[in-house]
Amino acid sequence: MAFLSTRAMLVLGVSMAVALHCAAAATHTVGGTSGWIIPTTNSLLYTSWAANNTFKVGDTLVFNFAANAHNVLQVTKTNYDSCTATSPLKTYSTSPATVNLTESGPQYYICGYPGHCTGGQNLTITVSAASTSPTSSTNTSTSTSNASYHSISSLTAWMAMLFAVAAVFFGIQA
Ligand SMILES: [Cu+2]
Repeated sequence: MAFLSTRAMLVLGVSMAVALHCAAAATHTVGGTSGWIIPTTNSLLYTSWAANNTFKVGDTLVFNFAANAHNVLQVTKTNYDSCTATSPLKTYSTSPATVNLTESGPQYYICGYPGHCTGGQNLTITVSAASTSPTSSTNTSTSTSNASYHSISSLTAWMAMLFAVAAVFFGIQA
C-alpha cells in the first residue's frame, strides 16, 4: 500500500510540474535591469539575453527605455540585418513598450534612433507555439516546436528528482 500511495504522489507531482510549466504566460523584460539601451559595455547584451529566455505565444515583452531617447521598431529580417528604420512593421514610442507575442516564429526589433541599432540596440527572438491545452501532459509529446525541448527537459528533471526521492525512500524502507 505504501508503494501505491507513493506512486500516486509521484504521478501527482509530475502532473503538477507539467501543468505549472505549460500554463504560465511569461513577461520578459528586455535586457533585464539594463532595459532597452545602446549596449556600450556588452555588445552582446540582447543576444545573450534572448538566449537565456524562452519565448512562447501568449508571452509579453516589455521594453523599458528613457523617454524621447529611444523607441522600439519591429522590422523585417532584411531591415533588421541592415538596421533600416524606415517602414517598420510596428512602432512603439512610449516606455514601457509592451509587446504581446501573438505569433510563432522569428521576430526582429531595433531602435529607430540614428546609430542606435548599429550600436547594438537590436533584438531578435524566436517565438514558439503555445501549448494547446494548459494542463494536459500530452503537450510535451505532441508539440513539435522548440518549446518542447524545454518542457521535456524540465519534465525529465522533475521525474528524475522524484524517482530519486522515491528510491531513497524505498531504500530506507527495505
Ligand atoms: Cu535607441
